[in-house]
Amino acid sequence: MSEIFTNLPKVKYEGSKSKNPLSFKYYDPDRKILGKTMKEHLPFAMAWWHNLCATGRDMFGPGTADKSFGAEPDTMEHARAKVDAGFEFMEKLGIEYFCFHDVDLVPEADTLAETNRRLDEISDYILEKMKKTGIKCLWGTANMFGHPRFMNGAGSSNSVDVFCHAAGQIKKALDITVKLGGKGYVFWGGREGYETLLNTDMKFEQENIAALMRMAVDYGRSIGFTGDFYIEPKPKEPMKHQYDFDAATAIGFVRQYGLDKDFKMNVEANHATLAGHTFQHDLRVSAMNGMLGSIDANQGDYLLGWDTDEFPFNVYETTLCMYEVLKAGGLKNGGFNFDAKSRRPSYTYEDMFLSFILGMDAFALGLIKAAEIIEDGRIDSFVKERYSSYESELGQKIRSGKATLKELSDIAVKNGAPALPGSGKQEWLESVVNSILFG
Ligand code: XLS
Ligand code: NI
Ligand code: NI
Repeated sequence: MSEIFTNLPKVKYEGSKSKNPLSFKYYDPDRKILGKTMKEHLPFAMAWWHNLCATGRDMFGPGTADKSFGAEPDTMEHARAKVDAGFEFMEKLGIEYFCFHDVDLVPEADTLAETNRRLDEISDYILEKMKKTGIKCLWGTANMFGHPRFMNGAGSSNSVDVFCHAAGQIKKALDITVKLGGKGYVFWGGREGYETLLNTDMKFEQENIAALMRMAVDYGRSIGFTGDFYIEPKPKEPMKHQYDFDAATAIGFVRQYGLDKDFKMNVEANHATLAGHTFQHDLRVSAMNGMLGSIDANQGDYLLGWDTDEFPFNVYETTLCMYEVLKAGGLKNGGFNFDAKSRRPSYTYEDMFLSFILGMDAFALGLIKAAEIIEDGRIDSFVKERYSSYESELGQKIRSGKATLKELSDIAVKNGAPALPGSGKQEWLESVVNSILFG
């Protein structure tokens, strides 16, 4: 097998002053931050679909990037070429993990049986490469949104035959994920939603999605899958309204259907912002519920209302993300999957490298700055102080659930009007963050 990304070297850390575009400015894998190496804090993953499959095609025109890697597209030869390209790419960037959909790996055949056979074949090849390179699988998933059969969703489809086919795809995607030692399995419900309630039984559909997830958990555990199942929330696109709207909704859903022992959230930055939240918000909601599983690392565009899946460059956001991750004690089975694509005019092999360098550096810098915010301590101690009135006897009684409404009413009547609750000092806190970010 010959080199694919010729003239593109192994990317090394050179420091922030380096002008070499093909070097890391901040991502220094062995540098220690708060007792762990950057590499340990930031298990980066390559998304097979964007990096090895997507050509930049959009609604208005064809792709601009050639991802044939020297093979005839949509053949098994092409599938193998993508494996070769992917592993060379990950090795050169020092990326330790990858994520995949079933149909990213092989062209889908007319029958499930043949697609499954192709998946067996390609996963043997991937396994060989994994053994040679030490690169691992972060998570797998089944694409249950692309093919026309899924026009009304998979678990939520009105067709029992489509539901059954989805079950078949999930079973195989789980088999392959386990075969490759994947640490997670994702459900992104791209078409699990609706366009109009005039034709939709929402309760029926949600019960069916839960049943499909339950079957996936039972099967996964029966074949030795010990990792996490994830829901990846997203409010819309492609459907007008998607059931896994945001982390809070998805967490409510897994609890309602008794799936909360097995499921965590895979939080994607651009999905959180589409839901009208910050990235940090959905991370916090997941973390405070013990469900911060993994991260799809990308960024949206403030001027556009869709999932632009950009490589992240906004260090303010990556800093607040890493602040949440550090406070949550890190990601256990999860990682930072670049579910991101280079812009359509960035169509060269070199752009693939530059895109990952941008994203990895943005998270590395976010990590460095988040650690500084924590070590600085001003923000954490302000928040602690802000709630300090609850350290009183009265506060403790309320917090421990022992207070009654009548008793509090009596105290309130006796005390008279309370003092104002104290300044929130938002502007000062924001200036603290800026001074840490920019020195
Ligand atoms: C699309 C999603 C998708 C999932 C995996 O918006 O982000 O790529 O991560 O199915
Ligand atoms: Ni995603
Ligand atoms: Ni997305």
